[in-house]
Amino acid sequence: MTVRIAVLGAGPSGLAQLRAFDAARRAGIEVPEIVCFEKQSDLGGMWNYTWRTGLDEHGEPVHASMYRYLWSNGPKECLEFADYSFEEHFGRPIASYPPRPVLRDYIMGRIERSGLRDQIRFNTAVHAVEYDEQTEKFSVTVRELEQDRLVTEEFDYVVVATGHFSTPNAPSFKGLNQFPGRVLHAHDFRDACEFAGKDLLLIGSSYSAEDIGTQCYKYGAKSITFSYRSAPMGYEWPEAFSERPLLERVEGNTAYFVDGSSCDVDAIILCTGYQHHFPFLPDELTLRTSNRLYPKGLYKGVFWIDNPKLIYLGMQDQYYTFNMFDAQAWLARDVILGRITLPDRAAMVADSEAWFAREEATEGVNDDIDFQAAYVRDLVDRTDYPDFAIEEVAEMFKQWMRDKSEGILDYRNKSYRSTITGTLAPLHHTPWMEAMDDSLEAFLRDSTPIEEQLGE
Ligand code: FAD
Ligand code: NA7
Repeated sequence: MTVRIAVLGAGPSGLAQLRAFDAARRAGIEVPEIVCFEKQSDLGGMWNYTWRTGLDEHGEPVHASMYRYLWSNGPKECLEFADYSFEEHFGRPIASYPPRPVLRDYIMGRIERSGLRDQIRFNTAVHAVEYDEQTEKFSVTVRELEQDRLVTEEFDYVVVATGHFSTPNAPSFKGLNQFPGRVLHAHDFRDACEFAGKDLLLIGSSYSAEDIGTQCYKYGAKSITFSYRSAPMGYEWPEAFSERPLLERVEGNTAYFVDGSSCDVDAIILCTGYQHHFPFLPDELTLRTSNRLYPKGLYKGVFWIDNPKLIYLGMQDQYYTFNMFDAQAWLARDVILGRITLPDRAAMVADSEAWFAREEATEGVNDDIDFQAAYVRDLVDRTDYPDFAIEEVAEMFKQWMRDKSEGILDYRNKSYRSTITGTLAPLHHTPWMEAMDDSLEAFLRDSTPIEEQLGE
C-alpha cells in the first residue's frame, strides 16, 4: 500500500513540504503520494492579497492578513531559500526589501518551476481530521468549495501548514461599542489610503502596529498613537507619532490611557496579534501555544510528540521564515521516508523541554535571534537541505534591528549581501517613504538583468 501524506495549506510551509519530497524524488528516491489541500484558489498562503475580509465567497474565514503596499519587514537575504536564490528567480540582483507581490512571485516561482502545482487541490478547505488508533490512519474530511460537498480520505501522515497569523486575538476595551469611528483588527486592514487625514490609535507594540502605523503615515494619516501593554517600541518617532501605555477606555472619540492621559482619535486598529487556531483538529491533536520561538509539545518544533505522524510546520514566532520552513520540511520528509528514526517518547519530551527552557532563558532580541539560529542549525545539520550561513544570517538580523533603531522610516533603504550568491543587493531606485507603487513591475524597473551586466 502506498504511503499517503496530507499537507494542509499551500503557503510557504506547505510548499516547503512539497519541494522537500520533490528534491528526494529527483535524487531517485521513491516518495509517498502527497495531496496538498488549500482553501484558497491559488498557492502562496499569506502572500496572496485579497480585498475580502470576514468570510470568503464560500463562507470560509478569509485567511489573508496582508494588505496593500506591504513591503518585506526584514531583508530578503534573511529568508532566501538555500536551494533557490532570488537571483536565480529574477535573473538579476534586486534590492533587499521587496514589496509583497515580488516575494509572492519568488515563493511561487520555485514551485511552478518544479511542476508541483498538480499536487495541490485548490478551493478545498479542511474541515476535520481524525486519527484511528486501530488502523493507525488519519481520516481527513475536506469541503470541496466549488461543488459544496464533503469528501473524506485516509492518510498515513498529516502535515499541518495552515499558518498562525490569520485568526485575530481581539481583546475588547470599555467604550468601543459606542466609539463613533471605525474599529478593526489588523487582520482586516487592507488599504492605508482609507485613513489619510485621520488621527489613528493602534493598540499593540509589535510588528503589525509598527508596520501599519508607519504605512498609514506614509499614505497620509495625520497622527499615529500607539498604545502598549508591556513596553513601548521605543523608536525615535517623527512628530506625528506617540507611544502611550495601555488603553483604559474610550468615551465618544476620546481615548483614555492607564496613565490618565487622553487623545481624540478617528479610528482604532487592534494590532494585538493572532491565535493558533485549528478548528479542524480534535483536542488530543491540537497545538495550544502563544506566539513563541519554541511551542511546547513538539519534538524539534515539528513532530506532535503524542502522535508524531502529525507534523506541524511554521508554528514558531519567526525571525527566520522561508528557510526555516524548508529546514523543518526536510526533516519531516526524512522521518517519513525512514531515513531518520525518531527517539522514544521520553527522549522527545526531554529534548523539547530543553529547547523550551533555553528559550525561557533568553534575554532580549539578540538572544532570541541566536536561539532561532541554533534551532535552524539543529534542523539543517540533520538532513541534506543545502547548508547555508545560518549564523551569518543571524548577524544580519541583528544589523536589521540596529538599522530600525537608527531610522524606523529609513531602514528599508539599506542593502544586504546574499549568503547564497555573495551578491550585495543594489539600492532601490526610490526611498521607501516615496515608493508608493508596490507592483512587481515598478520594483524591478531600472534593475539590470545579469546577462546585460555581463555584456551578453
Ligand atoms: P501561511 O502563509 O499563512 O499559509 C497557510 C495556508 O494554509 C494558506 O494558504 C491558507 O489558505 C491555508 N489554510 C488555512 N486553513 C486551511 C484549511 N482549513 N483548509 C485548507 N487550507 C487552509 N514573513 C516574512 O518572512 N517577511 C515579512 O515581511 C512578513 N510580513 C508579514 C506580514 C503580515 C501582515 C503577516 C500576517 C505575516 C508576515 N510574515 C512575514 C509571516 C508570514 O506569515 C510567513 O512569511 C509565511 O506566510 C508563513 O507561511 P505558512 O505557510 O506557515 O502560513
Ligand atoms: P505579535 O508579534 O504576536 O504581537 C502582538 C502584540 O499585541 C504585542 O505587542 C502584544 O503586547 C499586544 N497584545 C496582545 N494582547 C493584547 C491585549 N490584550 N492588550 C494590549 N495589547 C495586546 O503580533 P503581530 O500581529 O504584531 O505580528 C505577527 C506577524 O504579523 C508578524 O510575523 C509580522 O511580520 C506580521 P505584549 O508585548 O505581549 O504585551
